[in-house]
Amino acid sequence: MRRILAGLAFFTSLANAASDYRDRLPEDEIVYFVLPDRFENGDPANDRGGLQGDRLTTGFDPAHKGFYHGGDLKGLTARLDYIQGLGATAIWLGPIYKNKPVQGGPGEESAGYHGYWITDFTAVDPHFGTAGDLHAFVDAAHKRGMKVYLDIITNHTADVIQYRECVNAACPYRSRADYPYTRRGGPSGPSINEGFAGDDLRTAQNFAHLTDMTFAYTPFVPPAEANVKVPAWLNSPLYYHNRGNSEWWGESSLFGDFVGLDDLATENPRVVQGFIDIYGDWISEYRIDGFRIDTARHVNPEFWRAFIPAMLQRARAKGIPNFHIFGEVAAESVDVAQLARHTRVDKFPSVLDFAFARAVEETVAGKSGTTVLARLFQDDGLYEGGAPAALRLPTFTGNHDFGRFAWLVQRARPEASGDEVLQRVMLANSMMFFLRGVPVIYYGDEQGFAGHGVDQDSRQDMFASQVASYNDQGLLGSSSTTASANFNALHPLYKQLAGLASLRKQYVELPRGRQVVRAQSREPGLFAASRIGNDGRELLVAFNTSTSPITARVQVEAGTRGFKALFGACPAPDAPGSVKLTIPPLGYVACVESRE
Ligand SMILES: [Ca+2]
Ligand SMILES: [Ca+2]
Ligand SMILES: [Ca+2]
Repeated sequence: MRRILAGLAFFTSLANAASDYRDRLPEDEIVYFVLPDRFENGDPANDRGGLQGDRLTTGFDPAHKGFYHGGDLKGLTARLDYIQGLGATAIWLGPIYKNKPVQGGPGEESAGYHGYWITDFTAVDPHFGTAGDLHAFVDAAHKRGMKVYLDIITNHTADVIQYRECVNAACPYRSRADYPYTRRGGPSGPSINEGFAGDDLRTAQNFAHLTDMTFAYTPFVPPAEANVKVPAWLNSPLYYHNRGNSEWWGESSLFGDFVGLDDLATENPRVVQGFIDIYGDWISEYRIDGFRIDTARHVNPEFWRAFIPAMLQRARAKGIPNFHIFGEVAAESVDVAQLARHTRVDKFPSVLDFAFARAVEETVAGKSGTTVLARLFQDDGLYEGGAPAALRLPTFTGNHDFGRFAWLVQRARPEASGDEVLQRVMLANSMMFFLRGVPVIYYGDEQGFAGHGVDQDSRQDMFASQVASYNDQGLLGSSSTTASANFNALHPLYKQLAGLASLRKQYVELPRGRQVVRAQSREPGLFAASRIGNDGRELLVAFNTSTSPITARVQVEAGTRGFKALFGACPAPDAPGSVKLTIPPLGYVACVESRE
């Protein structure tokens, strides 16, 4: 009897395994990135986050692009059909932790609607709902076989700590050489922190000597905010760098405050353990499936080498074997070495592929030849784990910080017609889905949102918006604007992305196949690559970044005898190892080897 039961259990677990989302590898996902405040308002009662007063207190002003608009977790849960219909298998949720509602000097205020100004790292922001709402969202996603990735931050908290020397003024960065830890207010000041051997000696014993934080500035916490941070240890200036604002380079890139955001002393073992506990608990409590890590390049590698394995271990202990972690290393150019360094030195399992985004911007929005793409992929070997690891890099074409791809096209080509912009967006989408890496769709791109720029200008509402500078813009591929709700499953971009997603699920060569670059061009024109599966089946994709049709020969596997068209025209190779392709202007083709 026991043996029969055990056998049944084994059979059942096998049957479940096939459909269990937890068994999917990170490279098999299609990610949808959403800012909950801007997606859907499921509960108007929480729009002010339980606060009373005007927007400077509640943070709520649906007519201002820099304040809360009312979107929440209930709204997101109610729209899961829409997200799943697009083909997404995982949702990357913008940070949902409790934020300082409003920050900024007089006249410069804006709200924490984006989630990156955390005060309570243990609670859901009341503007987004309750812990129960988050449970309901995660459970509903899991029930559909979808994963949830949380966006996390360990570099900084909200801007709470101030410096006496520069209240309401800029606080320039004060370096460790000019303002050593062991003198108050500069090298000629009185001796403090005797026995502190510097932040390179990352032991509790050493940091016990760092008790006076007045070496560079005189930090203080305004009394009204003395206990605003949770867990409580975060309220002490002891656990911050207190050296003034980052200048985004050199030492200040690691030790400086992000425009006043309190920069954590991530060398201090208390801080390391504190964040292991904080984010480990989110894994345990919600059994989420991964983390996107904000501002990864502004935290020291030793922190990551302790934090990341601890998170993976916590996830494994919770029965989440394929927990994924990818860092945000915001790169300004096609700089694979910089990204790869964070996988080798910091040991990030993966990083957002900013180099891919920049390369697509240069070649599809801009006027560079497709050699830029070829070079990008040649550098895949630089990542820890080499080219196979590059299959897991989340790829994207635009985002909430540097703007949507449609806007990048409009900026690079102000003369381009709406149709041309739409075609270029579709071409970029096809590259994201057919080339190596995990596609990340930025919410609203599938509705033809473009925006007028970076940051707040690229964070439009999916529900009917009241922001004039959003609503003044026609959407690509539709006669709608953001003044009405846009959850249109018939939008040409939604349909294109859903089609691409379905090919990615149908042909394992796309998420997992080895990529071989087949053709490139020094001017805008042809780019082609084969994706080759474990069984040797070849899937050929080719793109035309020029505005003229291209007919060209592309090398393929010598054994490939014929192709089935997945998109566009796919003739059979007319000589072993060579096929003649024709690709329309700004078009693409996808062909899978037919073995009948
Ligand atoms: Ca709401
Ligand atoms: Ca930092
Ligand atoms: Ca501050």
